Amino acid sequence: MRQMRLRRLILLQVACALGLTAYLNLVKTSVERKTLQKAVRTDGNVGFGGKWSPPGRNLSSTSEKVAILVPFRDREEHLDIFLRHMHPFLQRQGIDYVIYVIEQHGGEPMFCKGLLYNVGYTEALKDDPTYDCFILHDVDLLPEDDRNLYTCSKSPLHLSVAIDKFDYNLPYTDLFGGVSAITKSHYRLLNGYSNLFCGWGGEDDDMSLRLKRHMLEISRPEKDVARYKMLPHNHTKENPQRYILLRHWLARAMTDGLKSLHTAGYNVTSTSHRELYTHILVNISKRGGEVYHPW
Ligand code: BGN
Repeated sequence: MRQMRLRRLILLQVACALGLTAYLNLVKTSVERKTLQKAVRTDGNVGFGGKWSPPGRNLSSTSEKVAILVPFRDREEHLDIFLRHMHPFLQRQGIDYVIYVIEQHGGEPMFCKGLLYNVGYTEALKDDPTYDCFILHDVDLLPEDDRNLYTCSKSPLHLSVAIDKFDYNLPYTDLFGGVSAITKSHYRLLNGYSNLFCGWGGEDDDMSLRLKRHMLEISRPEKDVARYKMLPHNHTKENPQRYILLRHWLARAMTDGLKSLHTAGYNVTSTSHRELYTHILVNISKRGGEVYHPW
């Protein structure tokens, strides 16, 4: 009799445990599904080519039009995460935007970020000449705080002030790399980026010197707002020429950039409107290995 009661008690406990697990699983799945649905719903609003405008915006609206320029090569896994993160983020901010992914291919083994920004700027304006503001964005950086607004201001903005990789501290005050926002007219005034930096490092410092030359001070949002996560990666080929290039920044500033884009050794292979972004495929031919000398 005692044994039977004990067995019944054990059976009851097992049934309770199973029931509880099933219930918890159900709750978890439904939360996950809701989150996923929300994300998909937000993405579902994105127009072909990665365009979105806040509801109610009409042709007479005066709100700023923003082009997000993302230079890219060989980082499919980052691009996927980036797009899933950025569309909902930008929509929560009510930005009128388009995401452009400017992808490098061709014989040049190093990544020419400055040149890709210049091509992105030029092609985006061909696509829609009414852009007022350009966000220059590394594909591996994800903004953490919705208060970090993706709009332009009177002076160029450096938005990636506090990155987790640098313990959420700005490495140095002249840094302009990572994520920045600049008006169409300032970008033109500065002659864009140098086309000559291929490989990691220096192109942003060169741009920072261009800003100084035009007495454009870098503005920054508060450090607790301008926070970013950097996606992990292991391959970055440094640019060994960046030191010599930077030494002669002033001699190049007037010519090397938007003004010399037609001789920069690239051509646009295709422009296509994909589901979550406008894709600009750029062929960059292999550069000579010689060190750049202005004289
Ligand atoms: C700097 C790089 C920048 C880069 C930052 C942050 C150079 C030039 C050296 C004279 N500058 O060191 O391009 O954005 O680190 O990673 O390498």
